[in-house]
Amino acid sequence: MLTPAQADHYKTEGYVVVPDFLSSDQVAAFLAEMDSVSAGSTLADHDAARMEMEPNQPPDGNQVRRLYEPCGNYPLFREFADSEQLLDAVEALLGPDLVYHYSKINMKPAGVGSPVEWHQDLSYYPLTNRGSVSILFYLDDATVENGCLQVIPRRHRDDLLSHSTDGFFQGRVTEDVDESLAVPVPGDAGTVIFMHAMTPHASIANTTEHPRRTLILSYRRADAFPVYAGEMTHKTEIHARLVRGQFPQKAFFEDKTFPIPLYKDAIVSLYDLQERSRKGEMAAG
Ligand SMILES: O=C(O)CCC(=O)C(=O)O
Repeated sequence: MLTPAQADHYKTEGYVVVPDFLSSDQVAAFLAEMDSVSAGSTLADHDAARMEMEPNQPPDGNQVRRLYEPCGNYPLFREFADSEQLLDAVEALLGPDLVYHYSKINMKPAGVGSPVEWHQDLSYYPLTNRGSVSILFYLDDATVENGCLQVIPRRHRDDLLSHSTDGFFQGRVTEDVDESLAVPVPGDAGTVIFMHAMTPHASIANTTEHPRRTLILSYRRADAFPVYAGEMTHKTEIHARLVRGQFPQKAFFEDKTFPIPLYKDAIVSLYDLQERSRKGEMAAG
């Protein structure tokens, strides 16, 4: 459960950090499950429906970049997504009626872990309101050096930053980001960060010898309905389900207008989109 002071911090700053949210046994169980899921996977031979590999490694390299949808694919993570421990905390931020949205595990392996560029999560999946939280659980000690999360506080109530070029969605902020406002969020394994889905965030590549594995789950108020934006809306809604409270009879609309992500091409993930955006492949021409 979160304290009122922690919930207030989230509402004011757009994020709140809670050390020791996970026990060391929970962290160990998650890591063991991830090892078993990743075992035997290589860049040349892996289940592309379940995981994404780091691209810059030899064909027999075994560095996984992301495990897709752990809470949809593996019972251990599903039980956690439905646990009172977690839902009580989410309820303290979003209220009693809650929809589970999606999950992922970013592996950020030692030496090669890909960067994540500045973005706001709601740029990827516009909703009728902003009542959406992204929850990051550090499963390793996360430091500035191995690519802990960085956030820009108190930016979640403003308009969405631009994520487009030539009208096409780039999956990263395309206007200047004032990095002097960025706050690194280091934490030991077991720490959780509750981050408002409008909070700009990023993380650098991991060039250290220490991995920075992070489990990420997203929930939203049940009255935050997805704004239909084509095929990608289906993809991001596959696992959405009511996990607490009542299914609402009304959508709550918050912003008069909100940018819709228009993709030039189909993408595999945020990493794929941001890499192709850097090469200029996702703009017109
Ligand atoms: O893993 C990180 O550092 C950030 C994750 C993130 O923003 C994402 O996967 O959308």
